[in-house]
Order: sequence, then C-alpha cells, then structure tokens
Amino acid sequence: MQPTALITGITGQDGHHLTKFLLEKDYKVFGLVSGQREDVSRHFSLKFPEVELIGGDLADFSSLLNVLDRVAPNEVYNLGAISFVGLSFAQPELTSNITGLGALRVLEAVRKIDKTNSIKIYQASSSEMFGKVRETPQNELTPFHPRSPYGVAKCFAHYMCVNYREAYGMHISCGILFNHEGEYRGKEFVTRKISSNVAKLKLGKINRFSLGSLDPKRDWGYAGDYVEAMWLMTQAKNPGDYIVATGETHSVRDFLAEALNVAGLEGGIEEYVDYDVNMKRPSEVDLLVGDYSMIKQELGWTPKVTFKELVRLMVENDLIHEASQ
Ligand code: GDR
Repeated sequence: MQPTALITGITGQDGHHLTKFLLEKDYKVFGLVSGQREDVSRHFSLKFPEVELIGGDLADFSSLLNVLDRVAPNEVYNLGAISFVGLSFAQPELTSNITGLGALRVLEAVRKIDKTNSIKIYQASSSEMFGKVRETPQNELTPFHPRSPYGVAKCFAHYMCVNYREAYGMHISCGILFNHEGEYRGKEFVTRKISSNVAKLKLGKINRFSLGSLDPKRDWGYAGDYVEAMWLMTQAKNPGDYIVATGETHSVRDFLAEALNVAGLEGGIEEYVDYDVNMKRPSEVDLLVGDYSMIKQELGWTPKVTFKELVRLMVENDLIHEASQ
C-alpha cells in the first residue's frame, strides 16, 4: 500500500526538500498550512500539484485532530516552527507557542487518534539547544544550554518527544539538526542573505550590504542531504535521537569569503560589507559543530555536499534567480 506522510511546515525549506524526497519514494504527501499564508500555499501547489495542502495550525489542537483523522498518515514530520532565532527574541511567547507547545499538540493529537500506536513521528530538534556549548563537538549526550527563546522552545519540544516515547511507547525520533542550507533557504538566514547579496553585487544591482557579527561558527550542511536522515529515522525499527551534521565548522566570515570567491569578486570583505548592529542578538551561540557518528553507525547516513559545494550551489542559484528579477 502507498505510504502516507503528513508534514507540518511543508512550505518551508525542509518541507520543500522532504516533499521532493518522499514523492520520489512514491508517498502520498499531505501538508498542514496555516490559512493566513495563502500566497505561500499557492506557490507551493504550483511546484508540487500532487501534494494535498490542508488548513490547520500548530496553535490549534482541534485542527490537528481533524487533519490527522482525515489523513490517517503512516508518518508525521513536525517541521513547523517559528524558526528564525533572531525573531524569537522579539516574539518569545509566539515562539514558545508554535515551536514548543505546537510539538506537544502534535504528539497529543497523534496519541488520541492512533488507536494502534502505529504512526511514526519525526520531530525537528535543533543544534540551537546546545547554545553555550558544554563540549566540542556536540553529540547526543552533550547537555543542552539554549541561548534564545527559540532554543528553549526546541528543548521543551525535544523533551516532550522523549517523554511521550518513554511514557506511551510511541515511535518518535528527534533529529538534532545542525544548520542546513540550500536553494530554498529564506533570505532572513545568514547564508542566503550572503548568497543573494553577493549575486546582486556581481550583477551590479548593489555596491554594499550589511551583516551582523562575522565571528560565529556553524556546522553548515545541505538541507537536501538532511531530509534523508529524517526519513531514515522514521523507517528505523526503533526510534531514537540523532545528531545530523557535517562534523566541520566555519565562521560567517568563511562563508562570506567563499561566496565572494565563487562570484569572482576580489578586493576583500571590507570592500563590500558593513557591520549592522541591529543583527546583534542579546545572547549569541558562538560555535557549533556536530558529531554525527551515531547516525552513521546505526542508520548508515552521511552528509554528501561539502561546505565549498554548498556555497557554490547557493551563489550560482542566486545568480540565476537575481538575473531573472
Ligand atoms: P541560526 O541561523 O541562528 O544559526 O539558526 P542564522 O543563519 O540566522 O544565523 C547564523 C549566525 O550568523 C550570525 N549573523 C547573522 N544572522 C542573520 N540571520 N543575519 C545577519 O545579517 C547575520 N550576521 C551574522 C547570527 O548571529 C548567527 O550567529 C538556524 C535556524 O535555521 C534554526 O531554525 C535552526 O534550528 C538552526 O539553524 C540549526
């Protein structure tokens, strides 16, 4: 029988990649979309006409019950969240409600609907939970120390998943995903902000642009690689929590320098980039790098796209995109 998946946050970056991945595996894919974002849904439907989008909201428990009842999925991927760390400082309560309590509502709705305890759940946990890191690299046993309302909300969701797995024997897996980027990344995130502005510089549309601190270091992988890890977790006999990362770390400065290099822009960073104090976060995460040996050993997953390939892919994509605007 054709497997069925329900994806929350389907119109986001990971939703795009996961939808593509599951359609190629012949899944019937359903997506939860909030009614307030009709333009986004329309755009998504043009790209993936075979996917059925259903109105609902992570803030509304009854809508989740209705959607699950109607779809009767084999797998649920909870990717929906307020996902921009910077915004979470300005809207901590909304972030807690959607990113934190939203995950609990999904778990509780599945528990109510799933009489045979057969639905498998993937929860998008985050390296932001490590925050002020206690050890480097971070692994599945590293304690959490979140540094933003977003990180705190993700910790809440993560521990709820662990609790529902232990309390009710549900098949729930959390992927502790480190930063993952690509052509569908929103322009509020630093990698896409860099690739789109570097493309504009190259095309002569702008002369300079602004960024916050160039010092933070992240473990940047390709989102297209990471959705395979999500799927492997839902297929595994036993659920579990896994680090999904590349094992390499690079600063924002490194990403910027490589992007300028790909575009063939010479003269150094200072010639193109100003410092924007508004981008400074009240508390910052300085360095993240993940140890993905557990998922490699247990589920056979490894990242494929390298840092340099990722930067190239994003800059080349934006050069095409910006040229057509
Ligand atoms: P992050 O991603 O917070 O790591 O969370 P983001 O790309 O927003 O920031 C990465 C680092 O770059 C610094 N920075 C800037 N960031 C933005 N957005 N804009 C700037 O101009 C800028 N200048 C410097 C930031 O301060 C930060 O240190 C991402 C999100 O996708 C989360 O949802 C996800 O859980 C984690 O990755 C893993």
